Amino acid sequence: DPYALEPVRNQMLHINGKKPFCAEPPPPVLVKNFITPKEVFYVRNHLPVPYIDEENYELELAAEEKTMKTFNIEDIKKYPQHTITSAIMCGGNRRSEMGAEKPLKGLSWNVGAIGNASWTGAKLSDVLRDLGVKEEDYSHIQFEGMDIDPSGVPYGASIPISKALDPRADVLLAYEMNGEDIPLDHGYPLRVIVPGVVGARNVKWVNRIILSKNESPSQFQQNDYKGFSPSINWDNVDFKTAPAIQEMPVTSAICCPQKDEKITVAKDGTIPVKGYAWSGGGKKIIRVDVTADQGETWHIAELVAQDPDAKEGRHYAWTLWSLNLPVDKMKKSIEIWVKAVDSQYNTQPESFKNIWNLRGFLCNAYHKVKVNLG
Ligand code: MTE
Ligand code: MO
Repeated sequence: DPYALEPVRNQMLHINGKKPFCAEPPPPVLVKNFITPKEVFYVRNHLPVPYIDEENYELELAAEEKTMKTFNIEDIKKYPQHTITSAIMCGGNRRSEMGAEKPLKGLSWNVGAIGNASWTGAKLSDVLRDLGVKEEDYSHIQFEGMDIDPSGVPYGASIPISKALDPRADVLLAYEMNGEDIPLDHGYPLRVIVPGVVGARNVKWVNRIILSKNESPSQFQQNDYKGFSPSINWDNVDFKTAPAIQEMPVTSAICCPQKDEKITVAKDGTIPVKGYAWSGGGKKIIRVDVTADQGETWHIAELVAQDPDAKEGRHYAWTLWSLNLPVDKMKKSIEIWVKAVDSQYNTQPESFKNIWNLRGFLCNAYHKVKVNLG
């Protein structure tokens, strides 16, 4: 069994898949902390966790087929150390809501396929600049993990070379998560962090980096993690027609209360509501709007936690928000809706119907949670 050596996981995680292991924390646990503790950070593995001996660990950097240099962890640690706070979100986060609109293929994630951590490592741009890599010579940079499928093919993904070389894009070769060695499930001993970009490109257990004219040949770059029109189905889909998802659109979710929960209305006629919001590409969350009456009246949530150190246009952490939401006490049940707005005034679509896609990615319609009032 290639899964015999898997790490021990926290009991609190809700398991969406055992082999490979895929799990997310319950929504109220998710918004307890601005920095997600490693124990409750969602896990999305596509293959068995590779078991690594740090002594023998080696990272290879190649230009197309030709090896340029190999590094051990100590070599990576010699580069200037950077720490950033960045959320990682799976392209399929909130897929269960899109799947409720119309059946689709994919793990049924609730709102927990996102976590916010601090990541420490070397900037990929520093490493590449050190080797004299020029943007004109390549188009993409590919990453391979040490996790391999039964035929020996590793997990892989790529990002544009311009992003990798841009010091302001903060792409890291990270060796620490929340100030400690990265846990086995999250990429020990080295992981690529591409802030603001879909989880799939944040390659864990990276041991090979390839400068190339081409995107990663991996199925996860070529035939997965892409978006399509709602009218594209499995009979007519052509994955070549859509670009690989990179930077993610703005999203938000209500984490407390949860669906079908019974809530006591406070004397002032409100109920407490809280959740998270996030946008890709370094865009900051500037506002979160919440309604209890299908949009007749919108209430502005308080943004209770944001990264105080984020620079303009480099806002990679999530935002936690909360408010006491005025509700109609006469009603037995209400539906709470949330939408977030980012610094480019992008906001979320109202329903899943018109953004539905066959693989259930980019599920960023308003989050709607029905609760009972008591
Ligand atoms: N890297 C490797 N090597 N193998 C993987 O299966 N999964 C990707 C990405 N990096 C994956 C990987 C996907 S799809 C996501 S959403 C994130 O890792 C999940 O990161 P996490 O498990 O640390 O939350
Ligand atoms: Mo993912």
